[in-house]
Amino acid sequence: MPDNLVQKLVRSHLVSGSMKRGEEIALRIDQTLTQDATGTMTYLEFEAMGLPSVRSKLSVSYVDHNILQTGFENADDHRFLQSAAARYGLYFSRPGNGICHQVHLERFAIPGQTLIGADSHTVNAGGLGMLALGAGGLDVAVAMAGEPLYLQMPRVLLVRLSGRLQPWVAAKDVILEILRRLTVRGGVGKILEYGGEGVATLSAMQRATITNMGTELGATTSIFPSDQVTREFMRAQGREKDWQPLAADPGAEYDEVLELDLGAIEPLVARPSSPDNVVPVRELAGTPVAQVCIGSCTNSSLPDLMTVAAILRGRTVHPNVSLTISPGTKQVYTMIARNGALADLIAAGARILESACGPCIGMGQSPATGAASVRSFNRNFPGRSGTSPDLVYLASPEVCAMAALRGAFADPRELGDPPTFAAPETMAVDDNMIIPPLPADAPKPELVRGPNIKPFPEQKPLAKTLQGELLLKVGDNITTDHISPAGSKYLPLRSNIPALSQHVFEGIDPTFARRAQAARDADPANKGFIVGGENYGQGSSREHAALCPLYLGIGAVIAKSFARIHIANLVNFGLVPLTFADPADYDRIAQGDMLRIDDVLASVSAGPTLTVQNLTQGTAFQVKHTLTERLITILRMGGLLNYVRQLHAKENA
Ligand code: MIC
Ligand code: SF4
Repeated sequence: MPDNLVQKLVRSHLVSGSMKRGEEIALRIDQTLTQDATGTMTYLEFEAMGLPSVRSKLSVSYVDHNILQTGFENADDHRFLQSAAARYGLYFSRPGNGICHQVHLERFAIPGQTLIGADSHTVNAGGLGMLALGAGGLDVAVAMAGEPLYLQMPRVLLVRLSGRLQPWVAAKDVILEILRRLTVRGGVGKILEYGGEGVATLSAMQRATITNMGTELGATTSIFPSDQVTREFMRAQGREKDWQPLAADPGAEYDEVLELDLGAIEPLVARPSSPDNVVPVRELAGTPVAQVCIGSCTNSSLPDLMTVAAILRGRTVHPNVSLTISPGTKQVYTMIARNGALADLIAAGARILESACGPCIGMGQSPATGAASVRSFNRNFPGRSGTSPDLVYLASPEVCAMAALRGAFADPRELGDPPTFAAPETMAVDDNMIIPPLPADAPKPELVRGPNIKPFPEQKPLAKTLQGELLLKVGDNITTDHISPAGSKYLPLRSNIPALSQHVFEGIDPTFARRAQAARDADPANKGFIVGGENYGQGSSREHAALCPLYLGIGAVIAKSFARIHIANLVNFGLVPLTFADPADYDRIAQGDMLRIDDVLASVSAGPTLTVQNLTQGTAFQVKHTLTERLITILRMGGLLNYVRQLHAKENA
């Protein structure tokens, strides 16, 4: 049987299970990555597993998110991360070296290998032919311990590309067009495999922009073949020896096919406040813009910034606009400094930030009240910019640069001939900001812990009965930014769950944390419930969106459907994820109702359906679960950490 590309990578990494869609498979993981907002927790979890060092082929710890040192917390976390990398045998990418996904693409990604990262945009490396997935920190810690990653075999959607992009149309427009067609739920349970003759017309960085935002479709991951374009990219990085060709077998089959003519795509914009709210930029022409931010793991590469510099050269940013630029990596930053493009950007009035996530995660540059902000980023979820309400639009670097000049949306095609940029044959490779692992026989340094780094909540075995109040009922497409907000105020608390928990759902209901805690303290046996709509938990991989509710005494979440990483995080921390058997029951229950599930473990083990009693209304309704036997055992033991600890205890006995 001919294999498609996804099947090839899965087959070569399959530890158990069969490649039938929907079935649980276990994949061997070659590489892992973490960043600083998720990493501290990940290494605390790894420490709790009691292993002397990582067992993966390669693991990297990046520092790129928590880069504002407004207090000691972030700086302490960075010190902890550096000590953990040294102790456990990881590469450590120092602050200033760049955004994890971009640095990983440049320096570590290898076609044909698997990667999991404690960040949802780890899928960026799919642009180079890796099977790369975002996951919760605990899943990454488990992969560092040499255990496989479990997931349901996704459906494979072939995106067949034909034609080539027209002038001024960018890779960002390709993925915005797919988001327009499929929506933020359209990729759930799927891997997008790109194929067709259009693939060869796209550079490696363009491919990465496209796979990066596959996350916004809810997709498990996205992947491009590895071809001569990939080889050129790796050669320029001095890593051609790691290249290998990879493509689907002729005649391979797919679960679905989406035809996409690159030549028919035009410059697009995602309007506030969802990445799938997409329209052509010409429909917004004239709408005033007050802020433009260029950067992020989606669009901060050398070609992106060279294009922006060419558009701005000899011109001045509009008086009503604040323009910021964050080069994705030190390599990019160095190269634009040497070739003069940085001078063009500065001369035009751009505010140059460090190579990091920056405004993308609300680390500074929150826009003014009521001001439209256009960003080359991947997410415009409400309030993520740090201003609430906010008006964030997503667009290509070309559309962003145009808006910065005009002070309003405008179609970049008005500028005539587009700038041309020939990718250099060699990039400015210098790994001086990456600290390699210590030699195996070197003494192991101690972990350096600051006072803000608190142990994570105790994980108790699942209670026999789940009973408690429905503490919050929310609607569709709730993001992890809603559940556990990011931004400069909250990120320093990522390693302090009791403190971070006080902000859960703050933007939706500022009383939630207080109410949940009061219910928990009134009766510790009590387990609160949260009810959500479709696609609950979309967006980031942050496990804090499960850990904090756990700390507040939540025992179960009932939703119409869940996002992949979030449902895994809930189980990892012993919270029971359930879906409505009849979605109409969502409308029948009310916040404040007392709910009860008897004999939870026996009920989930008995079959896919269980009964929830609504004690307040004197009614009952059915809910479903998709828990495998392994996941039920994890729940029984109070989470994945307890489960893995026991595995290793047996191994060491
Ligand atoms: C994001 O883009 O939301 C983040 C911040 O990178 C997150 C990770 C986090 O919350 O730390 C992600 O995408 O997983
Ligand atoms: Fe950083 Fe933004 Fe990318 Fe998340 S999406 S990794 S915050 S640049």
